[in-house]
Amino acid sequence: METVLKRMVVVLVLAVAAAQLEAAMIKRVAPFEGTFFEGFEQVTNNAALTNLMAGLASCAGVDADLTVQNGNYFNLWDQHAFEGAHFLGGAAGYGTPATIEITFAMPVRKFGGVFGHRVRPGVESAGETEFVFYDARGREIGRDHVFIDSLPGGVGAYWQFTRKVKRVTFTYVHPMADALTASLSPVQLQKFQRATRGASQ
Ligand SMILES: [Ca+2]
Repeated sequence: METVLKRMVVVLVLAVAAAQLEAAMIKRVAPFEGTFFEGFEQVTNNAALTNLMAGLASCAGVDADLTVQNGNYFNLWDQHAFEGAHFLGGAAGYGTPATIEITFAMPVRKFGGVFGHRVRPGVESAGETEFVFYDARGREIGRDHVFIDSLPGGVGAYWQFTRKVKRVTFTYVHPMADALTASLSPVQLQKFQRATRGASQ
């Protein structure tokens, strides 16, 4: 009986340690300007967002349609861009949460940007956008929630990772994003620059 109890304690201690480890892998940090930036101002193919951040990032919708919008004109989100004129929007139908997925060619150590969602005068749209972070092996390394209210405009959110992040998803009803930024480790940056130089020759 005592042995069983001891084993249970060991399992519990390990579980707590694992949870603490996971909690430590992502950390919210102050706004920063990373090596890579995407403001969606120069997107050449609105239908395939595969060459963002100078080739470091691509965006896709998970059961959602993505589009780059000119916020100076009427748009579904009733929003202006948070930077420049254009922003990224996701749609999955009325009242249905849409997931935007960003995949990096090389895992990043920092990521952030300005995030928002569709707003309409007199309509309560406040809520938490959920971010999920995955490592290079596709394992979830953490989640975060960013509260965004019903007023036009976005909320900046920035993270640093102790295990590098290959993929990020964020989910809300009609989410939007702009001014995304990311940084690689110095070693990864060299690798990326070598790879992109090779590709352009
Ligand atoms: Ca922009």
